[in-house]
Amino acid sequence: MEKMPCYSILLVFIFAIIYVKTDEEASSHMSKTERISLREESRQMFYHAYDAYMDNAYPADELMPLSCKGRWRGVTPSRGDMDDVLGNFSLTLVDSLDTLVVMGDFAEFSRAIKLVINDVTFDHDIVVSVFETNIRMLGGLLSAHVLAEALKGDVPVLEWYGGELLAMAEDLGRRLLPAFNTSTGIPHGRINLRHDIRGLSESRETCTACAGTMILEMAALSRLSGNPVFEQKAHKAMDRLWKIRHRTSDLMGTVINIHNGDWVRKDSGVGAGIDSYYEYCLKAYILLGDEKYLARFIRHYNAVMKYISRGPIMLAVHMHRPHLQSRNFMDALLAFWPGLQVLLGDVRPAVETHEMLYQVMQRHTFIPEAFTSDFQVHWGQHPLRPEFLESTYFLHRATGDDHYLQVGKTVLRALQVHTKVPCGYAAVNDVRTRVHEDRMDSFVIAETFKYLYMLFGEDKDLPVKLEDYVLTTEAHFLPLSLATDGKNGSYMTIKIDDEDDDKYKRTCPNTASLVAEKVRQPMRQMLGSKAARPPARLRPLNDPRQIHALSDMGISVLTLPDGRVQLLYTVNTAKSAKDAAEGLNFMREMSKFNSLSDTENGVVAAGIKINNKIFPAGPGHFGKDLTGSTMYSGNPAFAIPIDACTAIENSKDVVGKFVIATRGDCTFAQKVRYIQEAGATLAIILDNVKSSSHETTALFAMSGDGKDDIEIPAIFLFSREGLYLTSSMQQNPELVVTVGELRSLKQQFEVGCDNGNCEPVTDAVPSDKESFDHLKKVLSQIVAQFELSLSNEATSQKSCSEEPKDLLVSKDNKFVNEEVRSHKVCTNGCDEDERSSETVDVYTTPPNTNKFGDI
Ligand code: DMJ
Repeated sequence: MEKMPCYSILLVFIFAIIYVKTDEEASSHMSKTERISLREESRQMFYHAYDAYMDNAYPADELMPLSCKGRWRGVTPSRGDMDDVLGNFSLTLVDSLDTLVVMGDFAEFSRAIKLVINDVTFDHDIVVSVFETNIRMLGGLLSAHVLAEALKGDVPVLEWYGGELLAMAEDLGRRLLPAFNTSTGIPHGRINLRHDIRGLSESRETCTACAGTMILEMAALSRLSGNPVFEQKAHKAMDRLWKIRHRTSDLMGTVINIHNGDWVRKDSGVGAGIDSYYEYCLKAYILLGDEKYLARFIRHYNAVMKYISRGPIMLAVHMHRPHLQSRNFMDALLAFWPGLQVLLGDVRPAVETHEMLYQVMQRHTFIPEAFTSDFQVHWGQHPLRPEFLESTYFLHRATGDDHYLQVGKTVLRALQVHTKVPCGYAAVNDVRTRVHEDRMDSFVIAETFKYLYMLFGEDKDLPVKLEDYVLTTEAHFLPLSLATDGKNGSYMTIKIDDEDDDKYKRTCPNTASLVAEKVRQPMRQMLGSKAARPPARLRPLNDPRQIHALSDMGISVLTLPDGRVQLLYTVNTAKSAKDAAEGLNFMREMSKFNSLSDTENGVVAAGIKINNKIFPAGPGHFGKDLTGSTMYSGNPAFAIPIDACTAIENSKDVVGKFVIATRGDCTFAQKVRYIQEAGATLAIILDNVKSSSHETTALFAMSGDGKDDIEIPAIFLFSREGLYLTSSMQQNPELVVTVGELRSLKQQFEVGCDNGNCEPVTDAVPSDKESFDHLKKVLSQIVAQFELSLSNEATSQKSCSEEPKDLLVSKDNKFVNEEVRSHKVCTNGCDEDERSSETVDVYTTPPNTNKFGDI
C-alpha cells in the first residue's frame, strides 16, 4: 500500500484535535466560588507581604524576609550591581501604592500616600539605576497620582489629595534628566541622585531595555506637569535606538555604548537586556497615539517572529547574523512576551509560548531564571518574578479560557507552599533545592500579587476601568487620556523621523478568535515529544546555509549547553507545504536514528510488567543494574511523604515492597536512598509532568550523585504508565509487578511467548537500517554543500575567531557579569578541541547522555 504523504498525516492529526474535546479542556473549568476564593487568597498574600514590609522594613527600600528587617543602601552589606535599584527612597512602598488601589483599600492607599509625602526624599548621594528608578519609583509615583486624582471625587478618604506625588515625581524626574546628556541621547545606565553623572565618567554602556524603557513615564511626567523636557529626552533616546537597529534584520542588540551608539553586545532575544524596549515601542503608540512607534514595533515584531521565535521557543540570535542562535538557553524575563502579543492581537503564538513556559514551570515548580530549550535548569534562581503571571492574566482576558485560571492556581500554590515565610515571601535561590534567599523585590508586590489578584478578580472588581489605562512594564497605571488631554498633547509627534519610515508596511496581526486549547494541545504534544529533545548526536551545525536548508523545512537547530544538538520541527515555519513534508520526514528519520543511538550510548531500557502489560521504564545510573535476564517481582506501595525527599515515615508498610515516590523536589538518588533506608526492595519514581508517556517522550536514565551506596534497583515511569500502575493498585491491593530489562521482559512475557520460546526482540532492524541509510544520504548532501561553502570561504576567513563573550545582561543587573563564557568558532587550522560545526564527522557521542535526569 502506498504511504500517505506525511503532510496529510499531520493535517489529519490537527483536524482530529480540533473536534475532540480534550481531557484538559474538560477539566479546566473553574467554579465561581473557587475563583473568588483564589482571589481572596491572592489578596491575603498581598497583605502578608505588604504588612511584613510595612511592619518590619519601612522606610527601607526592601524587606529582607528571612532576617525580617529592612534592606538599606550603604548599611546592609552590598550585593553589588543588584543594589542599584535601592535609593533609600522607600522603593517597596512607592512601588506598592497602586496595588492598594487594585485591592480597593483606599484607606491604606491614602495613609501610604501621606507616608510617602512625609518621609520620602531623593536628595541622596547614592548612585541608582536610571531604568529601575524610572519604572519603579517614577512609575509608582505617577500611577498613584493619577489614580488618586481619578478617585478622589468618589472616595472621601482621598479628598485631601492635592497633587503632591506629581511634584515629587517631577523632582525625581529632574534628577534623572542629566543621564540623557550624552552625545547620542542614549541615557547613562546609572546616576547619582544628588550629584547627577559627576563621578560616573567611566560609565559607557547601557542595555537596550535600560535606555528604551523611559518613554511612557517620561511622557506622562511631561504631559501631567506641563514640562516637555522629559518626554523630549526620552523620544530622542528612542529615535537613536531605532536608528541603530540592524538595518537588514531589524533586530536590536543587548548592550550599547552610550557615547557613540555602537553595539557592545549584538545578541538579540526578547528577554534580559531587550524585553521592555519592545514593550515600550508598542505601548508608546497605545499611550501617546504616535504612529511611528507602531511602525517601529511592527518591524521589530516581524523580525522577532522571523528569527527568534522557533514555534513556542524563543532563542536569542546574533542581530547581524540572525540565522545563528547566540545562546542555547532562554531566560525567565521573556515570559512577558505572550502578554505583549495579546496586546497586539496575535493570540495564537502567545498561547504557544505560554504553554511552553507552563511546561517549564510544571517541571521545576517555578520558572528558573534561565533554562535550556529542552527545559533543563541553566540558572536555577527564581526571585518571584511576575512575567509569567502577567502573560497568564492577559491570555485569560483575551481567551476567557479557564485554563489560565488553573495555571494561576498552580502558581499561587507554588508560591504559598514554597516561598511563604513568617515575614513575607522569600525568593528561591535554586528551583531544584528550593532554598530561600533573604530577598523580596519590590516587584513582588507591585506586579506578582497584582496580576495574581487581577487574574482571579473580574473587571468590575477594579475601582477604575482598565481599558482607560496602559499598564507600564512595572504594572503601573498610566491614563490613555494623556494622548489628548495632557498639558503637552501638542508634543505628540506624528512626524516620521527616519528615512525608512515611509517604507513601513503594516502587517495584520492574527486577531482571529481561537479556542486556546486547540493551540495548546499540539504544543503539549510537541513539547513532550521527541521533537523537543535532542534527537541526534550531531556536532553543532553553525553554518548559515546549512541552517537555512533545515530552516526551510521548518527545522531549527539548537545547540544545548552540553554540546548536544536539538532539532525542533515546527510545521508552520516551513517555507512551503512540500518543505514541511520533507521536514517531517527528516525528523522521523532522525528520531529513528536517535533511538538506535540511545542503545548505542548504553541507556538500556528497563521495563515493568503490570497485569498483562509491559511498559518501558527508565533505569538509574545508580543502584542495582537491571540489564540481563534477572527479574524482580513484588508488591508496590506508596512512600509517605510521597516525594520521598525526607525519611520515609511509613517504613513498616514498605519493608520488602516496591516503593513508589513522585519526581521533583530533590534528586532521584536522594529519594531512592530514603526508600532503601526504609527497607524497600525496589524504587519506582513517577514523573511529575502531567500526561507524559514513553510514547511521546524519550526514555532516559536517572542520574546519580556520584555516591555508590544505593543497592536496590530503581526505575522511572512516565505519568501515564504511572497512572496505570496506581489505578491497578486500587483495583487490586495485592497486585504484583515485575521489573527487569525491557528486552528480557518482552522475551519472557510478550503475548505469544508464553512458552518462553519466542524470538528475541530485535527492535525493527530493517526499517531502522533503511532510515539510517536514508538519513546518511540526506546528511551527506548537507555536509557536502557545507564543505563546498567552506572551501569557498576558506581564503577570506580568519582561521579562528573568538565569539563575543556570552555575558548575560539584564536591565535589573541581575545577569551582568554573572556568567562569562567564551566559545571558539573555527573554520580551519584550529586545534582539534577548538574545531566545531564544520567537521564532516557529524555523529558524535554526547558528552552526557543523562542530562534529563537531574531531579
Ligand atoms: C520588573 O521590575 C519589571 O517587570 C521589569 O520590566 C522586568 N523586571 C522586573 C520583574 O521581573
